[in-house]
Amino acid sequence: MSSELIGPLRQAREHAMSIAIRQGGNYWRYQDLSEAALHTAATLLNDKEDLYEQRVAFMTEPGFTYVSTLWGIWQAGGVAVPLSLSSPLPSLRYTLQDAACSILVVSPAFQSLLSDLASELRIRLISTDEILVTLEGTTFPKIGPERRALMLYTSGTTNLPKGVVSTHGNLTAQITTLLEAWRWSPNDQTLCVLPLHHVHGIVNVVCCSLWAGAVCEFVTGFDAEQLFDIFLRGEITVFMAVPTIYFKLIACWEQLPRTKQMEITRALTHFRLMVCGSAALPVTVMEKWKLISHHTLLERYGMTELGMAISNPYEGERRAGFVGIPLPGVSIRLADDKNQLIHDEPGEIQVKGDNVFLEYWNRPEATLHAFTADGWFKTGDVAMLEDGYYRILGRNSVDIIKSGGYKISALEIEEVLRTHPLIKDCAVVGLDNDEWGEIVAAAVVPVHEPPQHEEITHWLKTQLPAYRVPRKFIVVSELPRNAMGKVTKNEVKKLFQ
Ligand code: MLC
Ligand code: AMP
Repeated sequence: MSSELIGPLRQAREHAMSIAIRQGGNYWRYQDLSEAALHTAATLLNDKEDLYEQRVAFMTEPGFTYVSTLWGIWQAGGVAVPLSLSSPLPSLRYTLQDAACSILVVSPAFQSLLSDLASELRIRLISTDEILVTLEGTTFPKIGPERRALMLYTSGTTNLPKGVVSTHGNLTAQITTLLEAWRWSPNDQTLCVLPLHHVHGIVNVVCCSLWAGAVCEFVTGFDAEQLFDIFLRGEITVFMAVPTIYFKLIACWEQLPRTKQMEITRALTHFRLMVCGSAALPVTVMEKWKLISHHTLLERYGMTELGMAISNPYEGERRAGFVGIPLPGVSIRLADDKNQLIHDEPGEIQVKGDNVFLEYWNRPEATLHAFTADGWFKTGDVAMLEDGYYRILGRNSVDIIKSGGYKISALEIEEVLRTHPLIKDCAVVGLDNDEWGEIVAAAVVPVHEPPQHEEITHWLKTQLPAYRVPRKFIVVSELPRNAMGKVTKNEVKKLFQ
């Protein structure tokens, strides 16, 4: 059976008796995790030889069950589709239908939320409570690197999120490049505070730490004081987060009594590595965090379609305002809108490498459009190369907003807003914000009576994840448009000043 194991399970055998996961005062060894994953795989297989890339959605709390489910799906030959814990039913329905999931694994806490939907969509529902206790007679399929492994939903310049499909080979490349670049080791202990339906939490924190044989501790939800209490225990050595989290940690630290501040600073000084990414790290946040932690944050650049692509060095200069140099095995170039190479000027970041995703699920046109004829992935991010380091300058599209590290499509929110009976038209934009990077704002044209902000917010939360709900509303009689009749988003932004 050993030769048939997927990469993470093969790695786990090297550290069988080491602690893999800590969560809520409990811990599990790599052996426990591997056994649970194999039992999950056997339950999913249900006497079949291979799931042959059936999509298996799952919704569990972050921690042991999340990882054993993810590995179990992979070992059974399925494609894992992690669901967002903060999504309302319409978003979950969209994901389950778009991915054409045939199996849904839920922990008991989410069973009542999803059981009706699963039966309506004729999806086999498995509770993590019902995982088989015996492996007798089970053989596991051999899963090659070309097989589809993971589907993450990402918002883009279309109105509906797309499923980004990565193969086992892509994931292995994404993980191993970070192990090398950031010197992961079995002595590391990390803390996962990030949501587990995005690449930052899944690949950079969970998959990397567990591939390395390190300890991954989980908490549910973000609470700055709770994080500092965990850091004060003195075990965590590696921490990764989005800029908003560092902003919130700084704000919390500044409120604490001097003695507690000093204790925290002492604990943070012992960390091996602190990384920031998913959105631009403001230089002020980097500098303040250095005063508090005595660490220069390592900023890197990545994307759901790529994992990580560019990173400041582990050793050497970590330059504020820059994302660094290409990671090992990742090729980067800058190009103009005709895909011609650009030097000494801003250009679109284009990427090649084993880390680059396979396809947008069921959207061959979008996949084709995302690559140049010679196979470079077009990120839509604009950068400049200065003295060997890349600096991100912005994005090609005003319709993509980054808030709290989440990518949000303005078009998706507009589409939903226009279905409200009191709204005739609308335009959604991102406004610069120190804490969130950008916040989502909506200008709405009412049918007659202006809608109440609270009512719209309340209604939107039943349709979209809370982080996509606009924080600012303005009612206007008409939207600013150019001579072609197209809404001018930069003018819409000015309406909020
Ligand atoms: C929440 N709030 C917001 C908001 N999100 N306000 C403005 N803008 C937003 N985006 C408000 C809520 O309404 C609430 O207010 C209050 O903030 C707390 O809400 P919450 O949901 O409890 O927020 P919190 O838990 O504090 O979340 C903050 C966060 C979270 C930073 C921890 O946003 C987060 O986990 N972000 C990480 C996303 C991520 O992993 N992205 C990586 C994508 S992969 P009230 O009034 O209701 O109390 C990628 C590739 C790469 O990008 O390179 O990594
Ligand atoms: P996502 O699609 O959610 O994976 O988000 C990927 C996007 O996040 C990239 O295309 C960038 O726009 C942005 N991003 C990630 N890291 C950084 C960074 N360090 N600086 C600026 N933008 C970043």
